[in-house]
Amino acid sequence: MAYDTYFLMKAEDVPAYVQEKIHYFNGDTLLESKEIGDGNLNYVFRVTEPSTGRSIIVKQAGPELRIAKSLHASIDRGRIESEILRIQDQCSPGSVPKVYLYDSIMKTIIEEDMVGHTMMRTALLNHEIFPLFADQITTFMVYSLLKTTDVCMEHKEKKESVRSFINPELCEISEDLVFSEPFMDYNHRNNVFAPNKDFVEKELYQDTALQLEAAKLKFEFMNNAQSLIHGDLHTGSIFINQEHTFVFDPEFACYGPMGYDVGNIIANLFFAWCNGDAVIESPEEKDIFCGWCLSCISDVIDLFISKFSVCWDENTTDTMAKVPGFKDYYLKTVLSDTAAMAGLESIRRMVGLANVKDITSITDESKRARAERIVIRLAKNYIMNRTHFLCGNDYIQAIKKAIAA
Ligand code: SR1
Ligand code: MG
Repeated sequence: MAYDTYFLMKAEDVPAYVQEKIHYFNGDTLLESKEIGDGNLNYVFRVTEPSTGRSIIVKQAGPELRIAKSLHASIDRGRIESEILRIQDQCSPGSVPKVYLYDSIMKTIIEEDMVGHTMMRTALLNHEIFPLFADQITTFMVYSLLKTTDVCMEHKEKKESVRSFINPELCEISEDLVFSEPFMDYNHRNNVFAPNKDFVEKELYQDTALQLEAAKLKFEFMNNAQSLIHGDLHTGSIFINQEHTFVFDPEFACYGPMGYDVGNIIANLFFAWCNGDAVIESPEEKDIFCGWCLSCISDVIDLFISKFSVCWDENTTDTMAKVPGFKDYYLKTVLSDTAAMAGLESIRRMVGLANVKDITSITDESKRARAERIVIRLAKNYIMNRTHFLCGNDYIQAIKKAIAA
């Protein structure tokens, strides 16, 4: 088949497609294929060669989003995803799966299967801990984010890159789902946990001071093309094991404030804490898991700061960026955006269209309601006092305060 016209593949179509498009398996070998996607947007097929156990991933964009037919995303979103994966691999080698092919007709990406790794959200739901994660994710974030700024890149090249990563439809989804709907449910598609309805009404829908800050942050997201961000860096976009961390699924990528990615990590680590706190029965096991979640949050911030400083000194090209004091000024804006984004991601995952399993899988109603209230209180503090979150311990203190309230 020529594959010169787009069609949405079924699992059984994919082996022949792969054999036609890339030389990865033996030409005459038997291949198996299974749809394994559980994301909100795409179809993901794993193609395996049983005789060798080798496998590959084929990700295809469908014309409608899996989560909601009312949402739209360009079917060409794979182009952006495949291009950013190549850039991230250059900035932070080995941190993302290798891309073997982007097919602009079939709207597929053929990429490395992250064998031996588990989706991080799934592993955290099993209360596994990952002592190397804070180090690995901060290396990825600092190098992929700082190296794509005007601080480090030649400015004309950076502007060309900004142009090629204009991602209007995916950005619009974030503008709506992250920055708008959680604060006023005008599209009537928020998912508010019934026991917290009054709490959400008062703490979010009636809090005009909070809404003003969310509005400022929305326009910061839309207008600050600071660096090439992943754009959806939650624990479902990470595959992990005890030795290594892979970041994947960057289809929401665009130029935006780098705190967007860092804040997403912080928020999602706290969702894992909430699950452990509500679900783990043994006090010793709870201490280990929840204690690790908190120290990981703190370490992510502190390691991000120290690596940012080193990466800045090694890679700054702009003359004015080298003026004494500018690095500290710039880093403070990143840290403020980080706290704000941790807050926005936290709120939208409690009340917005796309919830997270860490919270929705808490079956005890009162425990789930408590967890959501802690997250929302903490998130409001992050947003309203964002300039005060300057080190890991500032997060720990805020978390303790939210839990105790
Ligand atoms: C329409 S998709 C809903 C959410 O899933 C993605 O992973 C993004 O987080 C998006 O906001
Ligand atoms: Mg995704």
